[in-house]
Amino acid sequence: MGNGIQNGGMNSHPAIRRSAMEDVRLYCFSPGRFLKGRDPVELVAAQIRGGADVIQLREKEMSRRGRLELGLRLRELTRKEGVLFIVNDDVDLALILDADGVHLGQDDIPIQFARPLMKDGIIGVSTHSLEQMDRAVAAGADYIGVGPVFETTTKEDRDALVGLDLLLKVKDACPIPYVAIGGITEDRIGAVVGAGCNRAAVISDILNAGDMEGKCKILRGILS
Ligand code: TZP
Ligand code: MG
Repeated sequence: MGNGIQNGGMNSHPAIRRSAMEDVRLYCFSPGRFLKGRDPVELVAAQIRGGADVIQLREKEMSRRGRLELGLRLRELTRKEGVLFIVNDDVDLALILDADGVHLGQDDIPIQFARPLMKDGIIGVSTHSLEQMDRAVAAGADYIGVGPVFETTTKEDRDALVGLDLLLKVKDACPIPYVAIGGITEDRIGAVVGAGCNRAAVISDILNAGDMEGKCKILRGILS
């Protein structure tokens, strides 16, 4: 799988960076609390075999040292496999790991401060309304996350559900790639595609699956 950004890393041209996100369909994650005694790198490798286009390092309960150590292993794997590697929350860790980008929530460092450090790296922003979408776009985000679309227990401090309604509005208003997130499962992903969105971020439905590779293949097939 090639997305045009791997060799250029942070220094790629912005247009290449953005087009890499255009091609994204299935956005996946490091296991976090779904690890359950398994090897985190193998769990990510299974998602990549299933067609994950992005792996986000998202480890809310890990020490920063632990995140760095896992991040180094995931950077190596994603680079070898030609999959985008994004770090959640931490600009400094994204830089240390030479990640392809960073993902920022509404309470993280604002994009204006992250951009000079990230240079041409990908910056994604979580959004929960059209106003937040507009602000992220104006600040130079490369993609936005939109959610939570459905009920989820994965994110403890989740924002109010935005439903398919916001996805439909974003479809008409968003000039950059957007990724649906929150409670997306094999049963619900058809509704996301039906609302015009063919990029989805999925955590629990994949990491709880007995056959993660097969689950990813099914989800990605519906998004394509
Ligand atoms: N942001 C909004 S909902 C969510 C995040 C990180 C969690 C999504 O996890 P799941 O298990 O796919 O609902
Ligand atoms: Mg965050």
